[in-house]
Amino acid sequence: MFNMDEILQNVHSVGIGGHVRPDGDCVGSCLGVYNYFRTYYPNMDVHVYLEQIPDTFTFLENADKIEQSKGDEQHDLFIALDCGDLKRLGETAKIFTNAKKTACVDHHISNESFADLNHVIPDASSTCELVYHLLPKVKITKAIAECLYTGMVTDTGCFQYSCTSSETMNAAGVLMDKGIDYTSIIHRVFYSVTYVQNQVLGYALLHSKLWEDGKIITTILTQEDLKRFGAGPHDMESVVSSLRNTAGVEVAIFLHENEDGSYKGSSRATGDVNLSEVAAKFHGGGHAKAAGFTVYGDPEEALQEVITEIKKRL
Ligand SMILES: [Mn+2]
Repeated sequence: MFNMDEILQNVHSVGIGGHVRPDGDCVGSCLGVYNYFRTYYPNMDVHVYLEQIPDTFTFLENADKIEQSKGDEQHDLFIALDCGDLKRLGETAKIFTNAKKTACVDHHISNESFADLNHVIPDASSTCELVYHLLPKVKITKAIAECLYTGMVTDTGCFQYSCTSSETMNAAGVLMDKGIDYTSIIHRVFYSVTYVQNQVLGYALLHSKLWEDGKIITTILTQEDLKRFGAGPHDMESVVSSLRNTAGVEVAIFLHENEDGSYKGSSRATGDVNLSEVAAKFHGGGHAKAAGFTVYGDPEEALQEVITEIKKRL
C-alpha cells in the first residue's frame, strides 16, 4: 500500500485514467484523485483522461476538465484506477506505457498487478473506497468526498451488494460528514433515469427468456433495437440488474450489439456461480457476482455457449 502524497516524489506531471465506458466508480475515483492533486499540489501538471462520461456524473467537480487521450502524452507518473488490465484503459493505455512510473488502484479480482505500484484489493466494495484509504481523512474536501461517495454508491448498488462491508459504511460516514448532499447523489446515481433508458429497459425485459427452470435469465439487444430507441451504451446499465431481480433467478445475462457487430455481455449472479471464471472464457473478466465479456458471431449461438458454461457451475 502507498499513499497519494508519497508517490508524488520527483513527480512533476501526472496522468490519471480509468476503464473504457467509465462508470460511477471509475469517474469518481479518477476525479477524486484529480481534485486531491489540484487542491494540494496546485503547481503540478495534472491530467485526467477518460472516454466520454455519462451525464449522471457531470455534476462532479472538474468533470469538465476530463480529456480524451491523444495517445502521445508523456507523464512522470500515470495512475490507473478501477481498471483490471492494460487493455481496459483503451486509448489511454499508450499514455500508461509512456509514463516513467505507474500505479494502479483497483478491486477487480482479475487484476494481475500490471503497474509498478499496485494496490489491488478484490474484496473492496469499490475503487473509491480504496482511494479513500490512500488519502489523509483531514485533507478530503467536500468536492473529493462527493466523488468518492458517488463511486461507492455506484459499485455497491447503494450499499446493498455483498461487497458492502462495515468498513465501506464507516468510510461513507466520514464522507457524509464532509457536508455532501448524499440524498441528491443517491437519487442522481441510483434512481434517476432518462425516458430512453426506461424504454430500453422495458423492451429488454419484455424480450427476456428463462432457462434451466428459471435459474438463468437472458436478453439480447441488437444495434437495430438500440437505434429504434436512440439508445447508446450508457442507456443499458440498469438492464442486467433488473433481469437479476427476477424471483428464482441465479444468473442474469444481457447481450447487446456493439457497432462492430460483436456483442458486449454483462452478467450478474445471486447464487454461487463465479461469473469471473465464466467471463474469462469469453475475453472478459470482473467480479464473482458481476462480470463482463465479449462474444462474436451469431448472438443466439454465443449465448448458448455462455449458458453451457454457467450450467456447469449451477
Ligand atoms: Mn469499480
